[in-house]
Amino acid sequence: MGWRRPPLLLWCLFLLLSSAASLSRAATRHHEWEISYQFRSPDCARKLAVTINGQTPGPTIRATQGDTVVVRVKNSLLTENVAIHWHGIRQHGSPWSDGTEGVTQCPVLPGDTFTYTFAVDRPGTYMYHAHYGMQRSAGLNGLIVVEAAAGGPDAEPFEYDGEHAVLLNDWWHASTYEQAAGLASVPMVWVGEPQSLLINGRGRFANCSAVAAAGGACNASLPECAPPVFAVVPGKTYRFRVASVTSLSALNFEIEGHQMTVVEADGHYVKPFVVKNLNIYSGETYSVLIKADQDPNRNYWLASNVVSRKPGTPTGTAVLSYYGGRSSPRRPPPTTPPTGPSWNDTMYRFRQSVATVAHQAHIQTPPPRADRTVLLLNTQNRINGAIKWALNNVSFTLPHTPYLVAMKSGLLAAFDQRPPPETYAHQGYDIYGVQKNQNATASDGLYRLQFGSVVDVVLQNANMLAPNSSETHPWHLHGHDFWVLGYGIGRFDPAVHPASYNLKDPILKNTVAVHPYGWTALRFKADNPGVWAFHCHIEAHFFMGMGIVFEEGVERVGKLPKEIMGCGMTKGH
Ligand SMILES: *[C@@H]1O[C@H](CO)[C@@H](O)[C@H](O)[C@H]1NC(C)=O
Ligand SMILES: *[C@@H]1O[C@H](CO)[C@@H](O)[C@H](O)[C@H]1NC(C)=O
Ligand SMILES: *[C@@H]1O[C@H](CO)[C@@H](O)[C@H](O)[C@H]1NC(C)=O
Ligand SMILES: *[C@@H]1O[C@H](CO)[C@@H](O)[C@H](O)[C@H]1NC(C)=O
Ligand SMILES: *[C@@H]1O[C@H](CO)[C@@H](O)[C@H](O)[C@H]1NC(C)=O
Ligand SMILES: *[C@@H]1O[C@H](CO)[C@@H](O)[C@H](O)[C@H]1NC(C)=O
Ligand SMILES: [Cu+2]
Repeated sequence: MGWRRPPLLLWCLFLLLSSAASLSRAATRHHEWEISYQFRSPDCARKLAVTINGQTPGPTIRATQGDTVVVRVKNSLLTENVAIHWHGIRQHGSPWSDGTEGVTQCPVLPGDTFTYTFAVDRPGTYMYHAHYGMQRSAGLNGLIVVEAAAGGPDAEPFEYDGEHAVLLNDWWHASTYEQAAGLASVPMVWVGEPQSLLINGRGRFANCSAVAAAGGACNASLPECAPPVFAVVPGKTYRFRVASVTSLSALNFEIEGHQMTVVEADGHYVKPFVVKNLNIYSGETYSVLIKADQDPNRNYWLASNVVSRKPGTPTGTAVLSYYGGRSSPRRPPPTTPPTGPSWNDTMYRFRQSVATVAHQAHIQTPPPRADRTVLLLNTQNRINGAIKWALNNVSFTLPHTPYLVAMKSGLLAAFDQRPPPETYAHQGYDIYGVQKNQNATASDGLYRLQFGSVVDVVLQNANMLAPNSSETHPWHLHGHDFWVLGYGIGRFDPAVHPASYNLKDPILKNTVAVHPYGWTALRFKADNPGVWAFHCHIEAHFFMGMGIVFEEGVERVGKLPKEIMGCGMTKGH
């Protein structure tokens, strides 16, 4: 076999060199962030906002697949804790950097500094935002853009000449404290529809002049709230990375006069499909391609509109402008901004969800069957008169001691040791009716998953406390992506519907919509040691108990950094 030696040696040399090359490519991206309250006027009305280095939204984190991101966060909020979640980053080997207060860490106290360190192992469009109380609504959010490693297997299966980023948000003038206090009150004071919709942190409050006339701080001429302009070169193709960090709203996004080809969702390549309007739920990201092939001598609207809830907020707008065209970039387009599809056209949105499947060259086949199925009925309930959301009649509360700390330290008394229910009495349940007994219970118990097992979760939507009402809930899983196996409208039947699951080319995502009166079925592998939240991404709904927590392989988690500890119970007490 001596003849084999030279090629083998060469092969080893090649491997050595190529791994050295990829090692030298991987970079560590350091960021120093100071979190503080600042007066900002994103929609021309002045409000106290939580900012990063003075900015809201915060700076975009840019990295290349394989890099390590280090963010040193100093909390200068003076009287308020903070925690930051890196949404869509799976935190393999760094579960303490997930940034979920009460789950993976104690909050960062005023004056303290906390360093998040995590690997970005997959290209795509992600986001970050606060994960403490309802702090995300106060402005602490931003984008994470991870480029594919050049020539690697995850290179984009599409081409484009340039790119733009679009961060969508909704915005209230009330503080998150007022909102949280209202939600917890009896009777409840609902947050209501947002005052404005923001694009890249800019919007236009419709009643600015009325506020200013009444002596309030609103000035429609501030450069800070001028509509963002997205410039394109005629004939070129652009990738728009679109992300939604909304606190409440499901949005419909469009670029007037330009069709969009959907190519990425939550960091996974999509079998391309063309839309005029893109539905995007809180916590989701998409990339769409557009061709700059329209009349360059006028501008076009970028528009975001509320769907799924009856809109009480004007269209959020920005401007698309062609280089070299005769229209000045800042001139408003000659048309009225598009108002999007009917807000209550559920089937239209449902069809877009179903159309989102994996790109043919990037299919990751799901395991053929699950080891365990958790069927979760989503309902609105009451506990001691307060309005809550519950899963199988259990409304989630965060423990004071983070699960990760409690479980690694054997602090069994830190949270309810009884596991929450796996299912509900689905056969006799009328999802269209108002529950006769609306009382639920509260718990901070969690679901313990066998490490490496395959778990199905089916989310069943139902009627709320009011008759004939059911909302859309965007569910987000930390620490994993899940395969989206199926959607339906009506009551999920475990004896029937699994036969129709898409096991051929399901998309992997981290956030998915559960449509009104509908169900959504997911599958994931419990292969990431840690403790992971799974919750509705509507800020008010999670605050009202719409979430659960999974633990898997916590015994495999290495030594915890001291910095995540220091709240709740400690060892020896
Ligand atoms: C604007 O003011 C009018 C009159 O005060 C009020 O009816 C309307 O709801 C306000 N709109 C918003 C978006 O606050
Ligand atoms: C509104 O803002 C513009 C631009 O900064 C400024 O010139 C103007 O004086 C402001 N108006 C008021 C009433 O403060
Ligand atoms: C949708 O809402 C509009 C009012 O905003 C109403 O007129 C219409 O009947 C609704 N359609 C459906 C299908 O519920
Ligand atoms: C629900 O709970 C309240 C107390 O919060 C109680 O007064 C009421 O009787 C309960 N309802 C039912 C149907 O058990
Ligand atoms: C929730 O709890 C109430 C009170 O115990 C009960 O009447 C109701 O059937 C339960 N609902 C579900 C879906 O289990
Ligand atoms: C709810 O819808 C049903 C049929 O879909 C209708 O018969 C009933 O009147 C509606 N109730 C209310 C309160 O709108
Ligand atoms: Cu929800």
